[in-house]
Amino acid sequence: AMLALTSCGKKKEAETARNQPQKPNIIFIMTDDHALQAISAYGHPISHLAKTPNIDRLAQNGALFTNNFCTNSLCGPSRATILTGKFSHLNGFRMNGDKFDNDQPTLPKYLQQTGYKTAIIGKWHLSGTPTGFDYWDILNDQGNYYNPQFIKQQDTTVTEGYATDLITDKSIEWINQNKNGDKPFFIMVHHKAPHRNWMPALRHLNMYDSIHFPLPDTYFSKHEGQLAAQQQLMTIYDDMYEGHDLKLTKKAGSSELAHNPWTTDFDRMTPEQRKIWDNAYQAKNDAFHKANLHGKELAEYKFQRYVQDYLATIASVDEGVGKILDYLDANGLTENTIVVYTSDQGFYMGENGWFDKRFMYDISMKQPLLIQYPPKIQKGSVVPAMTQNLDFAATLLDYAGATIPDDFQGQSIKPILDNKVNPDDFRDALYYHYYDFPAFHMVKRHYGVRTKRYKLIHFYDDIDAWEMYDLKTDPEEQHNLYDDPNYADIQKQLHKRLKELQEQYKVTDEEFKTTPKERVEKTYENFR
Ligand code: SGN
Ligand code: CA
Repeated sequence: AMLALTSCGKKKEAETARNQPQKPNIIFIMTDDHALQAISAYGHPISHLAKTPNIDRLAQNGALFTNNFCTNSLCGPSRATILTGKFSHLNGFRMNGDKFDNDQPTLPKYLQQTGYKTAIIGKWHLSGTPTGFDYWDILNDQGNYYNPQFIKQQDTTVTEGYATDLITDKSIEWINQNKNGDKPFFIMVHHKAPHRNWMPALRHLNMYDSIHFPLPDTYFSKHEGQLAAQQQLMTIYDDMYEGHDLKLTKKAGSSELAHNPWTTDFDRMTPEQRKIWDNAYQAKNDAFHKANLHGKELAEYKFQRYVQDYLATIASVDEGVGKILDYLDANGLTENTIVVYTSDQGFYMGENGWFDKRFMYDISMKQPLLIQYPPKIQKGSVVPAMTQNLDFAATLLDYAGATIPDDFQGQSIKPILDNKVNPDDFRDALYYHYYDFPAFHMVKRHYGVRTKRYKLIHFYDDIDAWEMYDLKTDPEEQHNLYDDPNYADIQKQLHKRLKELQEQYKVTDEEFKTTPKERVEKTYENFR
């Protein structure tokens, strides 16, 4: 609308802006490696024993997405896809350690153009410093749980305290400073938790000690017919470090950690923090040594210890979400603020015997997603549509009333939430491509297609192996059906759909490079 420019034009402009339908504020909360099995709103057995009441509030007040997936199950690539609305091969960030092109258009830049004030606080983990944000205060690289280093526009400081709490408090402070401005705000609250090595806050160190968590059926899977799975290095009982990951000590009576190759996580604690920490672990570590466990018993003990620490690390995340929601309520902001909760990918909690992610199997490909926006999103909605992190940027721009750029590869989810599109009709197939090999955990390069019922995967570096699953009869993806004559027709259709998706998403031959054998062998040696 044209504005009459008078001597008090500024004031008039502000009044007009206030009379227009207001754009919603957006709070985008993302954790690192938060399995949806560990969000109680999803109803997984483990989460019944370790509830997340505050994250669950988002499901009660809004929508829970039960089939949301990432395009490449790794930190940096997921973040790059969320920011750009494009697959790794087009945004250029295929694996951790790649250079993110910070000159490319991103969600925060588009939001700035449509009138938003933008900020990011917490984990960045893309190269360089953030662009498109009016304010940023990020963790150094992967970040540390205790006394983390924060990098800001002006300075770099080590801040005493616990990362999750610090990120929550810094975020609320920024929201508080910007809630009354003439612009709507967009903030990305990016936690380090519950990333490896799962260090809970001091107040949560013993919270799950007395709980026995159910062991997944597939904990001792031999991965028959799954060559890439046989050759990974992410098995709890084979690949976790006893000190660094499991917080086990060298011997009874001592607080000296067993194998702990990266000492910086513990060495950075203050003596006071370390004392509380050691006291909390002493009794259980002594009992562990006394029990002198071997074989399956030891493997099961390691599962319990891992899951206890992992879930205790989430407790502070849940409290932080509660703090933010309470803040919105107390300040009358709830109605006009979209709150998104997600993680950068899925994560194994002992399924297949594993921790970490990377594989195109559902546990790591699925990504939790909850969204509340009281006036517009029906309370308690459960959305089964196959959505992706690729869709986030388009969705938020749609809610902000901005135009979705033509080169975005994702689609807005808003029409589903407005009941204008049937979730079943949203998307019939997903494309996935993982590249980070040879690297941590040695998960081979692969790509594939997932439909509502089936999955086809090709591992191409340093093997050439196809896998196919019927997710209806085999949701745990244990039975590779590739070349099973009973599924010949389905296999053919999946190959066809895969080719179509690669064309649609502009995947070129460049994307299928393999690694020289010597380099693969060397990396295996390094991690074994
Ligand atoms: C670290 C972890 C790995 C993890 C990668 C990637 N080791 O290197 O276990 O796979 O991050 O995770 S750690 O003991 O040093 O934490 S990601 O979430 O950043 O992609
Ligand atoms: Ca991650």
